[in-house]
Amino acid sequence: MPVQLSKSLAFALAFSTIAGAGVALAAGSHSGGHGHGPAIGEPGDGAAADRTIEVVMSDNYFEPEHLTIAAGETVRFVVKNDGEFLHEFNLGTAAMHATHQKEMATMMEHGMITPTGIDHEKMQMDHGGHGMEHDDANSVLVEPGATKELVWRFTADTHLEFACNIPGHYEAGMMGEIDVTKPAGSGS
Ligand SMILES: [Cu+2]
Repeated sequence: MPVQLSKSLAFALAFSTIAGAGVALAAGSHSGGHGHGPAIGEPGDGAAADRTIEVVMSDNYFEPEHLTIAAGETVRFVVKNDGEFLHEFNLGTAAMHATHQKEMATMMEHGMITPTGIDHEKMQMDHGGHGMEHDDANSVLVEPGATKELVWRFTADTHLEFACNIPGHYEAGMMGEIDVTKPAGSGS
């Protein structure tokens, strides 16, 4: 059993590294060489937020399920978990979510997360060793009854998804669409 676990961990890590490089390359060509980083955007400054969007997570769906945001906007997401299970709010492309679902499955196997919560001790134990802690800037893990914030600046017009990548949730329909439109007043 330990052998199987470490194999799957190695696989998840290798896969995420490869996928990460792919995302960076794809983003570079999509944004026309502006060099502003991934097309999904970047962490934003809460004080500079253009607006606040409240997202409620239930078992297993988001409300609302569709957002339209202009490129250049900084959005403060206030994410509330109204369900009885642990949920994630993660901004990215469908491919990024597919990759992250494998990482979350590994975290669940290791007991770092459970269906209803986070094992903070186990999360801490892996800290620094394998980069498996859940600290991606584009996502928050929200325990039942809790509310967390995520501030994000959208940089390029593209189609993104917000998703919960806890094993089984995305498949159950726990995802939504984000249309990032051309910047307001861009004239094109
Ligand atoms: Cu979920």
